[in-house]
Amino acid sequence: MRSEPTPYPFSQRQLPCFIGGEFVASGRAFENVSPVNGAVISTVTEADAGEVDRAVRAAREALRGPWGRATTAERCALLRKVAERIEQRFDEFVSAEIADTGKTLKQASSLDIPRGAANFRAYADLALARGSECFEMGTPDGRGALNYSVHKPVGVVAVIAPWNLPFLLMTWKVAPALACGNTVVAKPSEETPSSAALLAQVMHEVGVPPGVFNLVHGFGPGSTGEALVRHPDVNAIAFTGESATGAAIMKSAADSVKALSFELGGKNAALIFADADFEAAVSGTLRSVFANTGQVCLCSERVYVERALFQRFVETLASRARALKLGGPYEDADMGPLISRAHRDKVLSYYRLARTEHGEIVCGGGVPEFGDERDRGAFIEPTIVTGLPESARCVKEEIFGPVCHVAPFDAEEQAVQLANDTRYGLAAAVWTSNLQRAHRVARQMEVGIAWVNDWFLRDLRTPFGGVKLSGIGREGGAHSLAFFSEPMNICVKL
Ligand code: NAD
Ligand code: 6OH
Repeated sequence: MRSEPTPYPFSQRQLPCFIGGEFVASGRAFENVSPVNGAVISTVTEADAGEVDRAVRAAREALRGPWGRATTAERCALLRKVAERIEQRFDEFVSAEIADTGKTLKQASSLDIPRGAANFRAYADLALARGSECFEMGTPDGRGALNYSVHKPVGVVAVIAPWNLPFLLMTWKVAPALACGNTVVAKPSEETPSSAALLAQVMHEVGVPPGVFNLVHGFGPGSTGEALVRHPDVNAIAFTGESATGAAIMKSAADSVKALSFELGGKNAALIFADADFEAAVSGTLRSVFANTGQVCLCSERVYVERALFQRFVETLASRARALKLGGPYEDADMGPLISRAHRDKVLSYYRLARTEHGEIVCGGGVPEFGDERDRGAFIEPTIVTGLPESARCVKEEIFGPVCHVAPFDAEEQAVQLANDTRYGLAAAVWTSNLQRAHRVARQMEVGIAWVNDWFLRDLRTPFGGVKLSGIGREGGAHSLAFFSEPMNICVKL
């Protein structure tokens, strides 16, 4: 199918791709459906292998143009304009993110969209402040030599993002990739194309040269995503998503030996010691289990509580969970729906499994009934389970919903052992008022990120990523700049 240019501006109800500075639509399209009530939000162009190829070629071409010759300061000035323009169009970004995900207005306007703008500013600052290495060396003739490194772009970068924090996670990779002088072909999740479509408009409006940022919509296997990660002229892939998808992408990328940065799944533990500030531990854990309807890779799905506190903690957490108000994004609710009916079926299968595995459902376990159009959405109850053996699938597998298993522990060493007994290794939360223990326990967590007495508190300069099945490499601060650059050494004989 030939793709046709779409005049700009266009309605958010028909989303084209953005290739070589042009908005293009083809006959292949899919429907984007609201998880709040099942209504069709928009029709989205699905890029086929030919369109992905055009996007990659446009990105390669752009490296040879003005973008390739721009200084870091010029690139970073443009990224700051991107941030400003996102802020000028803030309400549209919030509406787009909410329409696709059903997440609360409170969260989209305090986390998702501000972090998108902040990502561009942070990497503009970081790239500009980056220095390079220099080593003086002796030579037999006594005149010496000077080694210094320069940072070059890696080339054409594929950015593949998931649906849970769509704008935050896409910009988390696009911003450093561009700051380092690369060009990008980005593919948002098929569930959440809308904020990425606005980002393409912003790139166009602030004058990012054609081909520097390209956007292709579509699915993963057998579709846009697979065509992109297989493309021989893509140099690097920055991917966030499920561990199994990461494995599939790794295979696809192997033939052309692409650089990979993977932020994958988690089965994160929270450890609550009896000496913790009780109120802070309960409210922090409520947030770490149920934020974004449990759809944050960092969410705690396994909560271990020191036995002296166990009963009281479970009862208090459950009473708070029961009080969470479910509803649509504009209803001042605490929790929105899951991303889709299909994902709800998956999460509900774990709720059923928890019962078969002889767990006790302390609260939730089902689907709420509203008696209105929301019954056609993907809402689900916040759920707390106790009593499962550690070998249970509900304790081992990532569920990615508003659910946790809470189990008691008797000693610090046992808590550490339980937390680490998983194939994942993304994040952990440790709640204690004992500073020595806080550091000792946090240090032993086999994860990339541990929080003490908090959760999801982010400084964008810090390393971010996971070990084991949770990922490859680190992003954040200097780590992102390192992944998105090729250091080159120049040795000058004096
Ligand atoms: P997903 O893996 O299903 O999809 C992510 C993206 O990959 C989508 O854009 C999808 O279209 C694409 N994709 C799927 N198969 C592909 C293939 N074979 N080739 C190329 N692209 C392909 O993940 P999701 O369901 O969108 O997101 C939820 C998952 O993401 C959870 O497992 C969660 O833990 C993880 N996640 C991890 C982090 C982190 O920082 N570690 C952050 C957010 C989400
Ligand atoms: C996963 O769902 C959340 C990831 C968060 C980040 O990557 C971040 O930079 O805060």
